[in-house]
Amino acid sequence: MQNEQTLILVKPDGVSRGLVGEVISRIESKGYAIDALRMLNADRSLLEQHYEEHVGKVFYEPLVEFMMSGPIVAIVASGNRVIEGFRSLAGATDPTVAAPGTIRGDLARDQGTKVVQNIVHGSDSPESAAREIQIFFPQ
Ligand code: DAT
Ligand code: MG
Repeated sequence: MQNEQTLILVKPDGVSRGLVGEVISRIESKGYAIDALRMLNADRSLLEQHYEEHVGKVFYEPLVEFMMSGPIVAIVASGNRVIEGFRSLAGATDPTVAAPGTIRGDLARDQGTKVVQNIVHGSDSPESAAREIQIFFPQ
């Protein structure tokens, strides 16, 4: 689908470390388009919707707390196979094993915190992308 869209978040660690431009640069350099972008301080109810699949997991509450700890940047990016393509750019969830060359592999490491801090979120399926875009860009 040429106009496939995905929801990308630059998490509080990425914003506080000044990596917003680096993340956007990697999205654009790969050839995807930026369709929408906003900076926000996410509140608990928004994050509970966004992370509903993780309710009950040990890292759920630390994850919500971490995502409320500072501003985040929400981005809608588009292009053929962008969902899969951005997941590839982001790298594995655990930044210690994320491949060098990926956002997480190059820019993050395990800090020993209860939740992994790994710079970015990217939707994992067309269904997740549609749901998550609606949460962050309701208009
Ligand atoms: P991803 O962000 O790669 O899609 P996920 O959806 O499984 O990973 O988890 C959401 C976030 O929660 C992830 O980016 C970091 C954190 N996380 C996931 N699994 C974890 C674990 N086992 N321990 C600590 N934090 C974890
Ligand atoms: Mg996920």
